[in-house]
Amino acid sequence: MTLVNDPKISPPYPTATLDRMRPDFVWGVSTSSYQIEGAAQEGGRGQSIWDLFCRQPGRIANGDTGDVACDHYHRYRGDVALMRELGVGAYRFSISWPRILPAGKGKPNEAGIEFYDRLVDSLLSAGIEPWVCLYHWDLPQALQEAGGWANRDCAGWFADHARLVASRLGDRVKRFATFNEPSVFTLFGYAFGWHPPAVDDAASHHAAIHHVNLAHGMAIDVLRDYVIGASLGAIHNMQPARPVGSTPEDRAAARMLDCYWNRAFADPQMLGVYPDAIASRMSAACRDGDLERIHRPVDWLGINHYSPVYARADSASRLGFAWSDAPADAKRSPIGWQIDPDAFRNVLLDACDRYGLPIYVTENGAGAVELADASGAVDDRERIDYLSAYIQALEEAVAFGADVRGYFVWSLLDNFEWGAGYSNRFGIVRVDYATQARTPKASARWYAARIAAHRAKATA
Ligand code: GCO
Repeated sequence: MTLVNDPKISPPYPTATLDRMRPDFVWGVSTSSYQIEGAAQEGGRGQSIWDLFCRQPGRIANGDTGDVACDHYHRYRGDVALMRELGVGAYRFSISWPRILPAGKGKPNEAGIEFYDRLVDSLLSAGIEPWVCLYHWDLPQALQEAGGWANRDCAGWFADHARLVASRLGDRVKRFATFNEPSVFTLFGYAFGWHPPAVDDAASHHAAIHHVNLAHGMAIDVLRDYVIGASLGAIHNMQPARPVGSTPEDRAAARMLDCYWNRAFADPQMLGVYPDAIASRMSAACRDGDLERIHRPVDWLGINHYSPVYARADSASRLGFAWSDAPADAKRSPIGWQIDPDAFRNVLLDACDRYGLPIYVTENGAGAVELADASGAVDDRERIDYLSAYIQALEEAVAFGADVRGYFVWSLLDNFEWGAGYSNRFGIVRVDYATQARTPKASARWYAARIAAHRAKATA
């Protein structure tokens, strides 16, 4: 079954109740290194591809960069205290590869490793489980200059990065994800030009897809070797790929988007095969034995989900589709993303059927261009409505048998939202970027209450 959303397969689902979730359901918050750490030129950190991309005129709204971001590098103790107040059980964050390996490989940067050491110890002291993602898009610039993901050697460099992290943090960190949303950073970086390296080249795009998959498999083997009791996964953005029109060409375009968006990584990593529609395009980069190196056993599937994605037919497209906006009548969030919790429920059910692994929702949340009052308070009721509807949809999926074991809100803090810079805010905690003051929004209080209510039922 593909993830193309077909309305007729959405029967009336029962309204689940809180007690359908497992007693040990994991409630968390998510962030990523480039989006919150700041200290971009501090503590021995090397440059990432995003440091340079942000400096290319016109790439980022308002010319924003991650140079300071939320200054989490200096303020992490206060942020951990915020998480403790929320009552979250887990914190998903990513390791800045250029912070621990400034040249991407070779000599480690001890100051960078010490930052993550302190962060992990602070989390454990607060009773919060660290979930570490090894790659959330900030490739060391030095490796990009050596070909980046279009170079097969990058898979080995990533495995060495994984080995350093595992050897230094693996005594305390057991939950590891290899990549965050590989379909997004490869499509946006090698086809659409929206992310670095901002090329549109078929050979580089398909080589990058394959080398990231290879890197995933190699890193899984390293983590298994170095981390006793490791619980490993990968984080995929999974969203129904829908045709914006109703022609057979539009539906064919949606199926191609489904391949590149939902299946080009999840299928080889968890099923050992590329989707038929793109397998021939991977042949130039794929060597004998590669699919076995990629298809390594993982313990869970991380799903990031926001809203359906849309395609339209475009005979000139090398991909077999053109990216399209949602239909004009779609219900939308304040930043224009479609709101469709039924789609989320169907994605969870489809992924459970297709991959047969425990699922953790590793990102879900709503962006807004929201203003605070004089005290910094934000009464973000639209975000509460979004989170409530999507957690309800998660419960419906569980009621129908989906093995969903956790939910992480994106995001703990307002942060650097890639091309949108700081203009879009996804945090349940507001950040005043001028003062770096943190102010929990109404949604933070709602989320804390939701977690407490579940825990009360689970222990009743
Ligand atoms: C993604 C990334 C996050 C984004 C968030 C809001 O899914 O694009 O994992 O870094 O900031 O999803 O777009």
